[in-house]
Amino acid sequence: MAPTRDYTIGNALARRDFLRMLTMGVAAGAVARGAIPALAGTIQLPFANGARRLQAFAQKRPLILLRTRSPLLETPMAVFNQGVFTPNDAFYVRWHLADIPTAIDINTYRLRVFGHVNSPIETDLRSLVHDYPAFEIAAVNQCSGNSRGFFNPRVPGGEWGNGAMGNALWTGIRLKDLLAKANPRAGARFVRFNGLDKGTQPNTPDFLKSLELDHAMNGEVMIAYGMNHQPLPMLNGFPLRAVVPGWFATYWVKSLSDIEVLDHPDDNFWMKGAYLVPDTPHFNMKPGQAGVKMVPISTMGPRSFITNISDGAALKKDRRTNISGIAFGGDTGLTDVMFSSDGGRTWRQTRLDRDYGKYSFRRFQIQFTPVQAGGAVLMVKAINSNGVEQPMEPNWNPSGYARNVVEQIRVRIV
Ligand SMILES: Nc1nc2c(c(=O)[nH]1)N[C@H]1C(S)=C(S)[C@@H](COP(=O)(O)O)O[C@H]1N2
Ligand SMILES: [Mo]
Repeated sequence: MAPTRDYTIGNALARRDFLRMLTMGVAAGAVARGAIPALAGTIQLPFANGARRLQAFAQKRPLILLRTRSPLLETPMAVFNQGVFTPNDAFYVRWHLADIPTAIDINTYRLRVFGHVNSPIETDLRSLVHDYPAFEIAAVNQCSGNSRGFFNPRVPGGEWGNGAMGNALWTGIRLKDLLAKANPRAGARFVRFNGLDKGTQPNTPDFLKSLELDHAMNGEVMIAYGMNHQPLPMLNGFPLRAVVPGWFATYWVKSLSDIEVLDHPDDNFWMKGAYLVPDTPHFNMKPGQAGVKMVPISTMGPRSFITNISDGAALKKDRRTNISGIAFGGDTGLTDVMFSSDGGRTWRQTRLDRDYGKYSFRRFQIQFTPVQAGGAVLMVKAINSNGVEQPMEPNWNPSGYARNVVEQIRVRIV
């Protein structure tokens, strides 16, 4: 097994190191311009029409290709077995609009904060890194549509396996500190993020996402310039992105250009017409069901995955096997990961490895000695500190969002 990748928390790189690396980002951005994807083999995701090519893009190792323009790239599950943090060059990629930034000149790059504020801000990268205290948090970034390919009946959208997620150590500044400086006017209610990407048609709605002001000011929502102690890869939002711990990645707007404070709810297409889920337990409804209230997607639920054994593997009878994987609690910390080798009838508690904070992946381990030859179904179930556990039945909704059913791995005992 490859060595575990680790990044120390609480030992933030000096800000001048980041400034040096961000300045080099001019060159990094240039590499991404016009990158020609190179073919690098194929992979089969475990559902119908799941054959995918692996392709390398700029600053990325070969990843599972769902779409070239704009790129949808999925992280192979094997990466999650190699450590608790997802390496930047293996981190999944998702963009909506066709015209994405491929190079940034950090000498002319500016972030603006404007709208319902007393003191609008326009800052370059150097001042942003210098003028505000650095903040660091480990957090899972997961696409709302992660695992959509498993929905039954199938639904339209990017047909992801389970790899539209990743865990990183994010470094940057608290959004709260930036907003405090802009000094929201009385009546300010929402904060809206905009990035540098655009549609290719004039009528394509710009990708804009909003949070309530209180949420934006909670001291965890941040503007990140670092990912695992490196500048963000171009495809993951260089030079700055929003990080919204515990919330689905649709709010984690990349390549931020401006932040607008609103005195009214945001009714732009990406808030009102997309990323809606049924307002029901587990965001669950029946196909074709009418009259279901839909609300903007928000927080994540718990999930867990065995990563060192794949479906269909053979395990030796009477031989002790170590089972390990990753889990996360969603919008709060993980309390337990339970393991079952009898299809979910009985459960045993796994041992949790080092805790990097409540929004991070956490690794788990358990010893398992199969005693009977034949087929077995292995399952893991995460339980978070709100007492929420993964459901045994998969949820369904028309956009294929927020799957977090207990996963099953079928093994042969020989
Ligand atoms: N500017 C911009 N930011 C964006 C998006 C986008 O299309 N444009 N997509 C969002 C969605 S839906 C997801 S899942 C995450 C993906 O983050 P990643 O590409 O860094 O993995 O970016 C979010 N931020
Ligand atoms: Mo997403």
